[in-house]
Amino acid sequence: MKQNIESFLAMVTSRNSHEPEFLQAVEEVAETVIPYIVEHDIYYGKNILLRMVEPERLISFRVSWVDDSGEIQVNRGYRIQMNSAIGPYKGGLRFHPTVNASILKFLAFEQVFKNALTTLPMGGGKGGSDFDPKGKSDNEIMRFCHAFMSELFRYIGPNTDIPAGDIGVGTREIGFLFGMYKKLRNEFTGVLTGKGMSWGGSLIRPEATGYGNVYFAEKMLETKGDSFKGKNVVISGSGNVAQYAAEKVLQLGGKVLTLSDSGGYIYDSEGIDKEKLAFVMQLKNEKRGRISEYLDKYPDAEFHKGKTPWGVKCEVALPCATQNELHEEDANILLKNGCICVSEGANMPSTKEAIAAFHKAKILFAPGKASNAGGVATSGLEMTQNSLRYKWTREEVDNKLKDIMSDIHKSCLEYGKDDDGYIDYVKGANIAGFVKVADAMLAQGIV
Ligand code: NDP
Ligand code: 8G0
Repeated sequence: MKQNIESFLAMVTSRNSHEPEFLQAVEEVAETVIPYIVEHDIYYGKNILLRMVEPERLISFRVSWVDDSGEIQVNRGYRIQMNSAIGPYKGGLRFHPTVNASILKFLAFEQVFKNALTTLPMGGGKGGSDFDPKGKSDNEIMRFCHAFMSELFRYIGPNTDIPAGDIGVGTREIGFLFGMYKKLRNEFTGVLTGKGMSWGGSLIRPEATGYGNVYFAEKMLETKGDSFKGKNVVISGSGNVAQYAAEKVLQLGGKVLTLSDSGGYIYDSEGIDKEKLAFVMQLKNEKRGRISEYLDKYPDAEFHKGKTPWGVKCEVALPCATQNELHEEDANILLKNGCICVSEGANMPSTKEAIAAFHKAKILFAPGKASNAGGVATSGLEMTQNSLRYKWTREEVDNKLKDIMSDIHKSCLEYGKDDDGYIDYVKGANIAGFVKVADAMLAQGIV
């Protein structure tokens, strides 16, 4: 078995040696899925995983645009179409200076398994650009988004590939991208998700990832006869996912102690309540400010410059910022402080070593591909509503989201139980996602 995993990873490494994040994501899947393949004849000897790690298509393109001072800028745009066995490619667009092929391939690979877990018919993809939206004017953002879409439009469509937002891409950017797609194609279709409410968006989509993560964590706590009530909760990030995770934690009776951004974290020992969260939402979404400005309004809180919040004592931790933001040392501090549950809102926020520490301590740990799947699931529900030319109520979408998170939790229980009864949600999510995609690939032959 060990040899099987090692020879597979050696082959993938030799082909992708300069892509550490992609290799990290593949390794995690290979370690749990290969033992399953070896025990199941229908999957064995068919190189299914080797096919899954090769993108069906990888598109890279030039994005030229003119900034406010009249200077011509050049960025790199990407779309990775990873796997379309169970549906059209689906996944977000990230605009961040750290974007490169490795980051997007890891995200696209994770997306394939995650989308399969949602039970909806969506394949996996991801895209974006190394464009940095920070400090840009609305007009610059518009010109960049229009330039980006003036190339991307050739490769996407409501039955082919349906992008959405991600880090650095919110409703404003989706609006500009949608506008250019509509102009070039002369059709109003559900080609992007995360749209505004008056032009095809779904209620609950903005909330879905954060809410879904907390619904999933609540399901995990329930397996121990526990809940969010009275729990101290540490959250990283202060963007879309973190904001709505915080909102749902408050609704379920937990206390939110921290939020962060790339400048550092704030710690409010009194708890970030509903009113304080409304201030953060306005600060981040409308003023596009920094989390440190929380102290201008609430001076009793602390700001820890350049630090992540994992040293703050809590029972539940929700990493909701970015990949590899929670390291082994952080995991050990969380465990020492009595943390019993970690549910990933971001994609791959915990390093391999951090996950190993959580597993060793046998605490509840959910990988993002299970716990943050509510975002893409609700994008799937947005696509359904667009096709039906219909709009569901908040309650209808929220109930569907809850059911989907509960089904994902059940899939993890089905495939993730260890001999001693411990639920390994990483193993559960990887195998459940794999089985669905692999069955479709086998049915469709060598394509
Ligand atoms: P946003 O752009 O809304 O917010 C991102 C947050 O993370 C900001 O607070 C940002 O701080 C912080 N952040 C980003 N990069 C870094 C970094 N390198 N170091 C420290 N902090 C950083 O993005 P989202 O909330 O949408 O996404 C957060 C995570 O959740 C990502 O991993 C994303 O892939 C994942 N996700 C998102 C979904 C969605 O529906 N939006 C669905 C599923 C997963 P700053 O402003 O300083 O950059
Ligand atoms: O809606 C989406 O397709 C989407 C957007 C942002 C992130 C993700 C994800 O699952 O990582 C999905």
